Amino acid sequence: NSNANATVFQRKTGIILALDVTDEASALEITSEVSGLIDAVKIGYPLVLGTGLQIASKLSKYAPVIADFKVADIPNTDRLICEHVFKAGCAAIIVQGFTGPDSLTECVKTADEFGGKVFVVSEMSHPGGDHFFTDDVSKEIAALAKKSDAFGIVAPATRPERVKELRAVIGGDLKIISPGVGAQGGSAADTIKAGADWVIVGRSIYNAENPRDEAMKVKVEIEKLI
Ligand code: FNU
Repeated sequence: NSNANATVFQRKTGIILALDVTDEASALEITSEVSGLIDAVKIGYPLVLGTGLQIASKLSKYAPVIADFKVADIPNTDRLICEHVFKAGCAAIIVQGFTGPDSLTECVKTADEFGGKVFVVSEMSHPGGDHFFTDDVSKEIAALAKKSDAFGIVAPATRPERVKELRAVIGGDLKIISPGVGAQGGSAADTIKAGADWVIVGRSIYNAENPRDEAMKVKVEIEKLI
């Protein structure tokens, strides 16, 4: 999955903003406030259903955009979804891995055509996230992500010990992005120490009185570790 776009995801601060506000004005305001403190902005259904996919190109002026659609379909449908996402200016897409090798390969192949990246969810961060994503299953998904040439995996900041185990499965080639810092109780420093490349932070930044101060706190917390 190496391509001309390989330099898009540069780790400077180690922070990805999860932008789950639902209106364009807030989305652009918050992102411009924290720009320079984040390495990417992650958008998903809340913002895209609220504003439309064209928000991606507007946000990409501030930082590379990751589309968190947790794509989980047959290869043909996956390809159609990925094409829309990359044509809209996103730099990466988050997909589910439990769909199996053919679906995952189709996502990576389509992303490659656009110079884009694929992150595969290996285990989810919420309390119920290890119910079906058991230790063995999430390790198998992480291994499949590596085999499919994905750019990275999504692993839970709420369970740093799992981040560490999943890092051992994928080795050093794939990236790990970790949601669950702040509002879900995870620690940015512990997550980076466990082997994540980036922490994904949403509510604790975008709901803060001063999002820039909050992003700065996370930056300071992890800057000695990266
Ligand atoms: P915050 N997210 C998550 N856990 O939280 N994509 C996962 O396992 C996963 C995700 C997303 O809690 C979630 O949808 F695979 O407000 C939200 O956009 O900091 C963000 O990560 C966490 O937001």
